[in-house]
Amino acid sequence: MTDIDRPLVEEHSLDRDCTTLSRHVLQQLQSFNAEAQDLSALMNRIALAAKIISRRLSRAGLVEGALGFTGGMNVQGESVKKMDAYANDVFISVFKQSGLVCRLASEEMEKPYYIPENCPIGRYTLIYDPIDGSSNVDINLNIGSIFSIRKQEGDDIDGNASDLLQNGHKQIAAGYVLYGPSTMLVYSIGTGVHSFTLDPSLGEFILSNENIKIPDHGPIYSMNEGNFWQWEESIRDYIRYVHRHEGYTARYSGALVGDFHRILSQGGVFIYPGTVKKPEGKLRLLYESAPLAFLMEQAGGRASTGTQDLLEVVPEALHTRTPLIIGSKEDVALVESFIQDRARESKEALISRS
Ligand code: AHM
Ligand code: MG
Repeated sequence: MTDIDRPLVEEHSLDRDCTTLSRHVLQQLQSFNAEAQDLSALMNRIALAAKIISRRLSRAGLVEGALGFTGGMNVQGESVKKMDAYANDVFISVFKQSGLVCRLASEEMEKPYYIPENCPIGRYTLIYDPIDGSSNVDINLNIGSIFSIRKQEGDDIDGNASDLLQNGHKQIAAGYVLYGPSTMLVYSIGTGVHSFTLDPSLGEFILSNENIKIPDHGPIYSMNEGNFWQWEESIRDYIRYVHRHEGYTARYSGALVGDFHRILSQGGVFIYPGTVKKPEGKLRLLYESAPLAFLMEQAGGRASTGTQDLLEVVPEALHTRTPLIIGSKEDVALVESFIQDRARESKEALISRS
């Protein structure tokens, strides 16, 4: 590098150091209008929640109330971890002060949580999974938070939030926070997918990767193969295929955000299909699958239930589950092809019997 080049390089790296999340949102929207300001403020609030959660996680073995279970059960009948409850409350208290959000809906709450003082002006709903992959908390492995923002439609007089029961294209922003060796926030507002890394010395999320694109094909398949006995034959066909072909490698952490992040970065496919015990799979549409599907499509990948584009699915209820196949275009299509083959075979068998 010559001395003449040096100031330019320094200027660029300084520029990078200064690209905070709220500034990035405004740059992406190329506007200072009310909606752009709202989105920037909303993302700023999510970043604050992420920093508070990250702070507690980083000292989890040392502070009270970070490890273990509360003793309670959530609406899905799952045991609630102390971090689930803590992180859920963090999002609520952070958004109480935002003025922008009238309602929050999460994995940990049976019904949406209303912030009446915000409702006259709060035009948005935050839907979130406060701690995703919480079985990893007690063993100090990666976990995440997933979020989605939708505009509130109508005045929701009945308090049933029925306007939330619409497809994933209604999301105006989505993303996740990955609590790993570093804390990352990955988001999209429909203008590509961008990642930020928390710089603890600044206490700020700083832009680390812009316009992330997933390869059309990748080597990784990510699924819980312990469920083999519970899967439909089509999913077993796919697994037999990857076991018998060179070029595939399995990775599964038990925390969707981490597994998704790896797929987004390196290509491949994450699959959580229906099982005997959970015919619709385990993952919830509104605050797990749909936000990640929004990101994946923005990154040039695909998300499917196996028979339908994930973003087209209209949930029946707040906590509806769907099977999830998400990742590189070609890898998602390969899994779908096994599902279609089996569906065709059973249709033909039915016709020949009649
Ligand atoms: P959670 O939000 O209650 O933690 O559950 C969701 C998690 C996902 O992060 C992960 O992909 C999946 O459950 C793992 O499930 P399993 O243990 O059945 O493989
Ligand atoms: Mg979850």
